[in-house]
Amino acid sequence: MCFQSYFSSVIMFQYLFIIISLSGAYSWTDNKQRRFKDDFLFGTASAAYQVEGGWDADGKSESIWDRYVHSRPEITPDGDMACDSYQHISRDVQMLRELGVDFYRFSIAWTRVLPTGFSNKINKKGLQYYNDLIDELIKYNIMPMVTLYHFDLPQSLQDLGGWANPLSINWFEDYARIIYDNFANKVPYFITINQPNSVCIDGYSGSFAPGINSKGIGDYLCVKNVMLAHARAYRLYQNEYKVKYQGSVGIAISVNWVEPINNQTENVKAAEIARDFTIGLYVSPIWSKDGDFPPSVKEAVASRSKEQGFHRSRLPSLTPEEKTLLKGSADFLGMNHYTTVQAQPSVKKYPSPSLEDDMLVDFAQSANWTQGASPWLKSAPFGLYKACVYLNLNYDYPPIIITEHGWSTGLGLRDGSRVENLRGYMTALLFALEDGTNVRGYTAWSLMDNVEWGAGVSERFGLYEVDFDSPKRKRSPRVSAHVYRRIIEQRIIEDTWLPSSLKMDVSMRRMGKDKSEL
Ligand code: PNW
Repeated sequence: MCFQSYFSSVIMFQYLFIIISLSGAYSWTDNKQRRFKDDFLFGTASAAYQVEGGWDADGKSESIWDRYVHSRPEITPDGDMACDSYQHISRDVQMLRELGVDFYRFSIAWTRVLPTGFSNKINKKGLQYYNDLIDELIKYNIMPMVTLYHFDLPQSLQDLGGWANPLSINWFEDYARIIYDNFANKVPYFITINQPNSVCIDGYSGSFAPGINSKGIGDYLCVKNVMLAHARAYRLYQNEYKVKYQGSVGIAISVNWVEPINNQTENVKAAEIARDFTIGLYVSPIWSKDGDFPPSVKEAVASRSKEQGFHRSRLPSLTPEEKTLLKGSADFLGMNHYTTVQAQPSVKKYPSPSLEDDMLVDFAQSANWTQGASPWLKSAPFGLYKACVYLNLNYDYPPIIITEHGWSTGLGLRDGSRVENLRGYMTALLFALEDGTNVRGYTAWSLMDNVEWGAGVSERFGLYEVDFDSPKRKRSPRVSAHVYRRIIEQRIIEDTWLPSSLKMDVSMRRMGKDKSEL
């Protein structure tokens, strides 16, 4: 009897031990304190059109966004003055100092520096603005991270065909040379192009500048040329500047996560093809072994094109020389991550031709995820974890900098939903780091409220609120600015509180261990 009860308590103890250790290994809510390492970089970001204003000041010429907004009476031209950052360098840098960031990611307006679009005429005043901004950052030990192209092509080049013209590759290389010549001595990080998918897929759908509707044709021409323009700007730096200045050059790609709506095979397949169309199309040419677009995308567009009577695929192919140029053409993958979508095979009818019609996937977002102020934005922190693991497994652990992540709200300084979103995604990032993702830095979008493209100033992404009615565009810190400052300082997410969307089933963390589960 005595022996028996001893025996059963041993078994019970062992059983309990197994339960505790299993939940400890796989739970998202264990009490382990995870830390960002000391060399992990924190920053915040903006883009020229969205903050600068001064759209025609001091010799700046018209960009495709100036033209797009000015020719559509339904859009308020908020970008004409925006946050007036063109006049407020010291206030902008003061906010960065308050936050305690390591770097500031901003973009250069091509039209401010080269008003003709070409390198024949350099606008000294335009260069001076960026030079002053860079010097002010360096004065306070903040590293400049410069995006060469964030959606604002010179209208003069658009008139010559823009990114659909293969000569745009040369134009961009010439522009990149001017920027490197002037700033490579002070700038350790360059990003060539921001979000080729927005530039091309949105830009050629009519809903984004240049507002051309050439779905399924112009967009794919643009993708090829933009990727090659990136690669040429990368090689230019490698060949002529790298030895002297030792900087890094990358590209910022939109890597939202695509989850199957449930685990049925057809939905898993739909998610896979959707990832190839939305992520792989831009990541594969640089990080896959063959330097090419994903095979699934090439095949889908080729066969659909044939059905439609085209004599060649609407997705132009890459020559062996172009693949060599592209393969390995980045020091880091800039990852812009905002949200997650759920995929299933399409039942909707899409315009034909179009990428949507080639891909044949419909997207939803769970009703359980918190909605941001932008219609497409829902909070699902686990998606960042999954996206990181996906890049590791498919592209062999590329060095990553999260070049954008953020949340939109309405007006007001008490932005609890942004704080929750930030903490949730930061926690997911700590899990991804623990599981081997090579993420070197994180960038909060955005330093301050700004012009959200066609949506104007109605969607607020700022850690700082901007009063667009005040002549000086007054900036005030939101609660999230204080929380971000504290995260940077402490390098932890304080307390064990987690948003409900992170209390996921335990399978999440195991996912990274076995590729077949993705
Ligand atoms: C990015 N989505 O665009 C841009 O790089 C920024 O200029 C912009 O202000 C910011 O994100 C917020 O929108 C995105 O649909 C646009 O998932 C759309 C999506 C993601 C990013």
